[in-house]
Amino acid sequence: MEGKTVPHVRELLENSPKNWGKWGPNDEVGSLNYLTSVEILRGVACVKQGKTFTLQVRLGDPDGDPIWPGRQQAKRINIMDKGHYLCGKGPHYPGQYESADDVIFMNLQGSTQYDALGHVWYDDQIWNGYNANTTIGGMTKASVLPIGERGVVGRGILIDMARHRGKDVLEPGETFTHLDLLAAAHRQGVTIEKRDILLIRTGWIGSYYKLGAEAFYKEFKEPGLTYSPELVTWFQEMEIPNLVTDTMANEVTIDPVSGVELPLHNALMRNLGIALTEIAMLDPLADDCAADHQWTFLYTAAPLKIVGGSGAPVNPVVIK
Ligand code: UVW
Repeated sequence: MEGKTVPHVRELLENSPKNWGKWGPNDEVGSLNYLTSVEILRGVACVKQGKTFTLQVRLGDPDGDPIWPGRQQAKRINIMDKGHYLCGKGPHYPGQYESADDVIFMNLQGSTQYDALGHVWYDDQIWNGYNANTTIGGMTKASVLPIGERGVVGRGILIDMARHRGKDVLEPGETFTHLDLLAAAHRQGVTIEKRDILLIRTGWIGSYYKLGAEAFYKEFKEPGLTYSPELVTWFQEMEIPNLVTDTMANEVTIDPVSGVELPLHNALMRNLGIALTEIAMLDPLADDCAADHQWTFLYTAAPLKIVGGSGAPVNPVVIK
């Protein structure tokens, strides 16, 4: 890449497809519209064993949470607990019960989370063509609120790229394409179907907990999907409503061909309206799927209904 000029993302995505207008001029949830009652029942049909998995990482761990460099760690603070009562500062209620209360200050992208469709943009237009000025001071268009209000339910499928490549975790900056997803699915004995909620495991977030923060951030180049026009077309033709991964950005940090950072955020989210769910913990689910060979399930999630939010924490629940 050295010496090469990095193009504007507009040039890279010049002929990239868009779903703008497909669900009307007021749409704010994009490809989640694909999740009709038929798709929900397709997901329900995958419930065979009564096993559940939650996909959120722990939030507010005093040892630190996995978070994109530059973003702030969550800070949870008790504002009321037994200590207040011991100092004579606890409130007294009729009946004499006592209580604990706390507050949290956090980056809304600082845990397992849904991005609002308007979270990234170029050329002053966000999802569906809304003006990027609508993001100023709090998003009034395509914020995370409509996703929280709608909820996300459908058939989920897990593709374990790390396992497919015989690794615990993909290397920093390691890439894969939709063709690799298809090869991994084939090896797992499953078929990615149209309108599946696509979960991809790289082992990356799990490695944060295994390595510790210092080693994890030493070479911070996330592995992930890499941009190509064919990949974007595949996502569009497959009508993928939601991409969920165990990385912080759902794609390789820098596209090794163009040098553009995170081009799929714009190609998939801004242009196609695909919801992105990041920082998911997929290791226990993957181990279970490898053991029982059931890689499909009912996926359910709803981010917090943050008014004007560019993202919101979520704890998806998977049922097999
Ligand atoms: C990054 O941009 C790194 O991730 P997010 O989609 O959470 O903003």
